[in-house]
Amino acid sequence: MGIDKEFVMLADAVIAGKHIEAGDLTSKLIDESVPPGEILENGLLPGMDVVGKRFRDNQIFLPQVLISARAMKASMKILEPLMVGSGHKMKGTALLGTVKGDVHDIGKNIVSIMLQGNGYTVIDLGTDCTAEKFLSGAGQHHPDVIGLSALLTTTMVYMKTIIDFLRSQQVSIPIIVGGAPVNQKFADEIGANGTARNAAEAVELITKLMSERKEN
Ligand code: B1M
Repeated sequence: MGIDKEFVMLADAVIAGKHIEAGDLTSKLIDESVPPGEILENGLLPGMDVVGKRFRDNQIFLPQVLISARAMKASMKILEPLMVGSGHKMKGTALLGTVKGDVHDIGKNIVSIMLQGNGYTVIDLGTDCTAEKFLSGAGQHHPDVIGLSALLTTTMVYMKTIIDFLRSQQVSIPIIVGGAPVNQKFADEIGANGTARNAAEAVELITKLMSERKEN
């Protein structure tokens, strides 16, 4: 069977919420030496894209979205150790979290995996994170960058609260924001140091911000 057909089958497994099948197909693609990044880009993300569109158009409802998310996570669990790699010198530490009121974590987890795969240490605060939680994480782990994720138009506004709070507490390291509803204009308005549309861009942005900090 061709790889393209297997990508379609994986996307279909995510859409149908078949987590065992998604895991098995992922393992099969890995056995066939398909790079984990390609499995993500060509199988999992297109599947989740369809889920999002059907959810938006009221063709499916929350329970179906949840089982699709579970299928995506089953696959990500297999891909994660392969994408993260090990043994090389870490470039810096990123503190990540999804903001208060928001439980979407798939995108943030992909950003985390890509950062780790590119030599960063990631401290993941999880979801539904308050400004205080980011402050305490920053105090405890001394990150080089903080990353806020939000998927809802109702929760993205809390990013400004977090940034204002952290700045008022003398946290001066770069803070970046991301998630489907976030754009550059919004990032500028709330005083973020940047935004990224996807995980690969997030790695590029953080690398750029870190090199700028070293120069200063
Ligand atoms: Co939700 N949901 N959801 N949902 N959900 C969306 C976001 C929505 C767009 C669906 C829709 O209507 N089409 C819509 C938001 C509408 C809006 O605000 N404008 C929505 C809604 C309304 C809701 C609820 C309110 C539904 C309800 O209860 N009535 C509810 C809210 C719960 C809450 O958070 N309080 C809800 C719940 C859920 C589930 C729990 C069922 C589940 C989440 C499971 C989980 O994450 N563990 C879920 C899902 C899965 C989705 C969709 C279908 C998929 C999201 C996803 O994982 N995408 C989503 C529709 C969509 O986005 N197409 C939808 C795949 C992921 C890889 O992409 O997260 O965008 P994304 O991440 C990307 C980039 O955005 C970027 O890089 C990532 C990788 O490339 N990125 C960053 C993300 N974070 C970044 C941080 C960075 C940089 C880049 O720097 C720090």
